[in-house]
Amino acid sequence: MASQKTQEIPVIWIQGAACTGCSVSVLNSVSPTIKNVLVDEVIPGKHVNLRFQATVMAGAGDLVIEALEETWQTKKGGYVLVVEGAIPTRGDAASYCSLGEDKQGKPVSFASRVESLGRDALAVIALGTCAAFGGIPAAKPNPSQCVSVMQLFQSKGVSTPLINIPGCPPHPDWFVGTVASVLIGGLPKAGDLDELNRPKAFYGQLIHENCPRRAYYDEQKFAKKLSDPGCLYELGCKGPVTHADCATRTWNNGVNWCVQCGGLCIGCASEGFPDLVSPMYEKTPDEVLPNIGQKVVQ
Ligand code: FSX
Ligand code: SF4
Ligand code: SF4
Repeated sequence: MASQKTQEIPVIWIQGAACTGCSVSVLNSVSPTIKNVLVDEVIPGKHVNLRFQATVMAGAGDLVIEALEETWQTKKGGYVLVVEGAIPTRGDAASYCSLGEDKQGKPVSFASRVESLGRDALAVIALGTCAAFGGIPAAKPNPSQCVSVMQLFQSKGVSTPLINIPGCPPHPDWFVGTVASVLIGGLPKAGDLDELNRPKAFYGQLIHENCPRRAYYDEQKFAKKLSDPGCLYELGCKGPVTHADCATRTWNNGVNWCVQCGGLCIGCASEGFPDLVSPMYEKTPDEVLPNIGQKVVQ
């Protein structure tokens, strides 16, 4: 438990256009457990003080909105904002997604929450492909004009440090590991993030670079159906264009992962998910066939 000398790090975690899969995935963190992260000192001397998280908090209504706004007003520059889900921006954006009401009882749009809370945060984590890149809610025809946190910040001139943790859903280690590294070493240094603000520690390589079926690919031995041995490329595997460490980290506490269980990588952590990796079960065009770590235009 936190002692008197513990440094409290307030965290506000808000959810927009999303399926809550990101929360559910992170709540399944095994080492450390989510209880360790939220109740104990996950890093000695530092304690995550989760001030707002709709999926796990017991409270509701005005009480929790007051807690959110009190944290925003009293901890400016000192709290971490976690955004889950894309951000509808069409018309009166509050019609598509809102979070609480203002003093006059008017719904506050999720977009304005992300902008105002994001502007005053120490750092922002865009959790999941929807928050990081728009994801499924921003897929064509995108009727609510969903954008990512990065796009909203660019359009509103918000320059708060932003870390993208894509994945639909993201692996719990990608989130917990990023939070732990910020608690230990502070905000990411130059070179820690790639050009899309993803931690290189988790997204530095393609799935295809470390896939246990890679030898089949190199020998051009392709599976004809999902349950076959062989490389799944001709069935539509997006491992050659997706940066993430699923092949070595594996999922569900090391039980399995997409390609190992006979499925294929649908590119859920990719910046182009889902439009640019569709059709998911059709072969990716040859012009994006990579060598290790790079794309080769033929
Ligand atoms: Fe998106 Fe999160 Fe995919 Fe779902 O809430 S990244 S739809 S798994 O979970 O935002
Ligand atoms: Fe593995 Fe997919 Fe690459 Fe084949 S195409 S080696 S299944 S990541
Ligand atoms: Fe997503 Fe591909 Fe990783 Fe599966 S292997 S979780 S589809 S990035």
